[in-house]
Amino acid sequence: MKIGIVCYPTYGGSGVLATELGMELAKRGHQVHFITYALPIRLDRFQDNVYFHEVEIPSYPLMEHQLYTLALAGKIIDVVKYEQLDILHVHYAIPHAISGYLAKQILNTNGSIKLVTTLHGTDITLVGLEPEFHPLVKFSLDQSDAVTAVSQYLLEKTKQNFTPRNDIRVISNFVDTSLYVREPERCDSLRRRVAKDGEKILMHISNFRAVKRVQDTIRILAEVRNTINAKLILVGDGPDRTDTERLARELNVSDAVMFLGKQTALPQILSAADVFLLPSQSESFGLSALEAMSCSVPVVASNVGGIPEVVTHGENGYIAEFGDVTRMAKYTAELLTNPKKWEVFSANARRTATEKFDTKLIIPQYETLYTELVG
Ligand code: GMT
Repeated sequence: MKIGIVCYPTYGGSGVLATELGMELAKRGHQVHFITYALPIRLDRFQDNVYFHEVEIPSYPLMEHQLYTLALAGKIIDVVKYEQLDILHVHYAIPHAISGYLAKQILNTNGSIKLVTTLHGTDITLVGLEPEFHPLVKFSLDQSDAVTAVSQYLLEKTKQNFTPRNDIRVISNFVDTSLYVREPERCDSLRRRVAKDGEKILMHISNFRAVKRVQDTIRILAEVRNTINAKLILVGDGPDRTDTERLARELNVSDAVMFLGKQTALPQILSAADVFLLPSQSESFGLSALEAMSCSVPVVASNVGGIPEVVTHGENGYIAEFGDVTRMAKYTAELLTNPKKWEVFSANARRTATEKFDTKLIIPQYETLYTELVG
């Protein structure tokens, strides 16, 4: 099949998932065309069957705000027409589903191009609820040929907030467990540098947006250090980074925190972690937690959104009420001071990834959906 993928190319779960999906589909022989305004961050290696079409956003003195939605629709028209796409798969409803709908209407191909929209989270739970966007999201859900959500939680939220006309299919996020695998020797130097004296390593990866509550990871570290000597590695960057650095200084733990910034070699970095922290305020799934679990890292997270679909309390990690850093610190210290428990949780984390969320299980669900649509 010829599949167009529209996503945000930035350091965020929806773009990461869309890129990994495209690369997996390409491996399976589909021709995949990424249509984005910059090279997606995970599209960092050459692969057969993968093409990149850059959306250029024109500017003109009259237009104070960039016309991304329209420029994207124009580029989609071009790629669908000349590459003869069968499927246009847009990730994150705003504004991608609207651009896709517009392109489809203008192309007027009698339904020969099928529009699939995948909902990822804040497009439904936060941004999509803005009064300006709500009717647009509702309309685009009803006009898509198929809609998928990345968790059961997100499906329920979508029904509750948008009463969509058509069924929505849950297709979970996934991880390539052959790539995301714990190989301690891959991260020896990082471990030696950060935890010279055998300290334990906590880790968090995100785009440092407010919903991620990155500052809670600093608070957790400060409390954990009352019990055990631990360090914290923070991967990623975003609006909350400066406040997080400031809090680390205020709590006198800045020497125990390492900010690595944006990175792509995540399997190597995750291999150095003992516990992954995800204290988010809102999370439709928690792809970063799944990638950590695939690297055999138990997760301590907040009890929000789709996280309980991934992290099972007391089995492959712990979940606590959102904002309860004391409890999260207690759980983290418990895992770090009890090697037998850590081993069991670590093995369970890996098993959850391989048995429930491996690419081999999830990608065929997208292929089935496409086949149903194309016929
Ligand atoms: O919030 C982010 O980190 C990015 C956001 C996005 O839409 O780009 O991520 C969402 O999609 C991911 C992939 O499906 C999910 O794993 C995240 O849970 C979800 N984030 C939120 O719901 C806040």
